Amino acid sequence: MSNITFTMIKPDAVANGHTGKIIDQIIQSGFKIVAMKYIHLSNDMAGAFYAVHKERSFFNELVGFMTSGPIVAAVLEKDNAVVDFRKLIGATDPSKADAGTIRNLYAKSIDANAIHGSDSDENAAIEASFFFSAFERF
Ligand code: 3AN
Repeated sequence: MSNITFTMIKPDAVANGHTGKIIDQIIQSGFKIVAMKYIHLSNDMAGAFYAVHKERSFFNELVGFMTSGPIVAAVLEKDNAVVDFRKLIGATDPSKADAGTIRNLYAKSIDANAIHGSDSDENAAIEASFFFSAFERF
């Protein structure tokens, strides 16, 4: 499926009151919200979601951060969703994110970087089905 991507508004952006502005920017950029959930992740859930990063030096920090407060998880639909959404959120390191991107506007650091976006169609399907059973058949 090339027309869906998965996102999480991360604990820093939720705690700082940016959820509404970020959702508005996503919608104004042409994405349709097809599923959405507000949830405080457990350690096990965050560890399972980021299992691909298990061997990386920042894994424990990443899981600790992602469980530090509630997040908003969502599935988004648009032509070319994965690539267009990565452009909308900007670079992983907010100091390198283009002006006007969500990370440029709302992120503070490489770990507290406001938002997640899937990096491939394959991962979008895996990540969407991790949170939403309706997407398991994809
Ligand atoms: P992206 O989310 O832009 O695809 P990845 O997949 O390289 O970035 O990393 C996954 C997440 O891990 C990032 N969103 C970020 O929160 C965190 N992360 C990446 N690099 C670092 C780092 N050097 N130190 C701390 N956290 C990091």
